[in-house]
Amino acid sequence: MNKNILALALFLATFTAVGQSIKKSAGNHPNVIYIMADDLGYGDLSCYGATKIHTPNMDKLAASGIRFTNGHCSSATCTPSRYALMTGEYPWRKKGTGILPGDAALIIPTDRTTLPNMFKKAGYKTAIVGKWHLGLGDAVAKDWNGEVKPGPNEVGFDYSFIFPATADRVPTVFLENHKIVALEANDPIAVDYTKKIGDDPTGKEHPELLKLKSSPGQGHDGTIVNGIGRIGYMSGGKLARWVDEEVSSTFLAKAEGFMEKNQKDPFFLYLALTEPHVPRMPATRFKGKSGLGLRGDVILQLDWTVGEIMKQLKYLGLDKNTIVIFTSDNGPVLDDGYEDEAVAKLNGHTPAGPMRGGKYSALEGGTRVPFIISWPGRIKPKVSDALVSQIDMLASFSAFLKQPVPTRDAKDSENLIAAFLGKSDHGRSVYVEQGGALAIVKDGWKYITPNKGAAYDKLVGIETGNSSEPQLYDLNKDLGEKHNIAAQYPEKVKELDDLLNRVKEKK
Ligand code: NG6
Ligand code: CA
Repeated sequence: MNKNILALALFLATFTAVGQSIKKSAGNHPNVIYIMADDLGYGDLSCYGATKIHTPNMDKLAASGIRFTNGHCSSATCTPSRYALMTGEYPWRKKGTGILPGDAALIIPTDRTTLPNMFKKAGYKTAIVGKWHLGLGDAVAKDWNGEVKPGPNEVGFDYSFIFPATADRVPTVFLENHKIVALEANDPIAVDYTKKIGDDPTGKEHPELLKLKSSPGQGHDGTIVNGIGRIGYMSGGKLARWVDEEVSSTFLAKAEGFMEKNQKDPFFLYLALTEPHVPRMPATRFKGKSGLGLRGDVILQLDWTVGEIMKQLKYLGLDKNTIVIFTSDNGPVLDDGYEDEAVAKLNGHTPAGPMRGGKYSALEGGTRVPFIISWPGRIKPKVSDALVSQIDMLASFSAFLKQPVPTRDAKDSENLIAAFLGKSDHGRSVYVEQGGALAIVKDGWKYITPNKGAAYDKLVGIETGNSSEPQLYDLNKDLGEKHNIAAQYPEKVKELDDLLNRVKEKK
């Protein structure tokens, strides 16, 4: 080897070694796993006070990190909350961010900063495994049989293994990086949300074929897949259709595979699990295990899954170098479309904990959800009352990773990294919650704007928080929102109403 080559070889060796040590240095670029449960309530975990159900893996996670008591999603339903997580913007600023059908077009802009593309810019390998529900392709009309895009890969994920919308909406298939998994060329898939297509029986015509009956008045009577009526209609793709009992273990396997493959690089994994959203149909070994019906059973499955993720981290030697965040996309619901005995077998369990409302609601039960962050060795275990939101992930991690975000992007996201890492107990002072109505919280005062909708949603059995009168609650004294004190504090109502208008006008 001549001298120059030797020098070059030495230089490269040192450079690579330094590169790797930077990559692996726990402080600068820890892995981040963001686990989003679907419709899990504040009171659904034993670490948040549940006594009728035991979630040992979640409890262990909470005991090893920060358990937030005032952690929020942006909205009381799925699509808008996930939109906020991805973009750092309040979803109600943009039309078309409500619950999407399974054939919707992508609603996340592809030319803006997103949570995953920010991580990617910082040198992370990024993946989503699980529920997407933010639309796919450029239009509703699309060919599901070729490359389905734009989608998660176009907004910042290097790898995606998803289902398009919800477990109760067609198409009931997985997509891996643009393509439907196990789709055969001679059995193309078509999807329609306006009329029946193909020869598959529907729940409406053939309720006798259902293993899980649809709740009266709640739809879910379209194409039957795996003995369950869905919202919408599909034809073809017989081999590609999922079996509900396998969805969770499929996501787990894909997540574990991604972690293993990328163990040498920093990675960001958005693991969007589907429990305890309807249809609740866990792996057979979990059925009947909780004593609370299928809803309790899928919560046990969720807890087990989180435990497996933690085991995989340990096995790969990444447990000390990985931040794990666990939360939920909206508050809880019992009867959300299927007769799965969630109400009958509740046994005194309180899914929303001490709060009023739940999914779909502007009351605290709508957006205040379990929120846990662990980073063993770096975060001291504690309980934090700081007001934090999923919408703040983008600004917080971009500050942490020193990836500036252009001012036009992520405009509602606040840098709360000190609170997220337990160095401060200060969170937001102002936050807007979205149920049917908008509500604004400032320093513990909560104002719910007057709204014409029904105060009680009879179908799902949830108080919506709607009232034609202004509502004001002092959350520090009245977390259960039992005493509307708007009439006593008109000036407070006005202050918060003005503040909300200013937030709305923010450019
Ligand atoms: C509702 C569905 C509900 C659920 C929800 C989406 C009816 C009557 N109800 O429209 O079953 O699918 O949409 O849930 O169709 S979310 O968690 O994805 O927002
Ligand atoms: Ca949800």
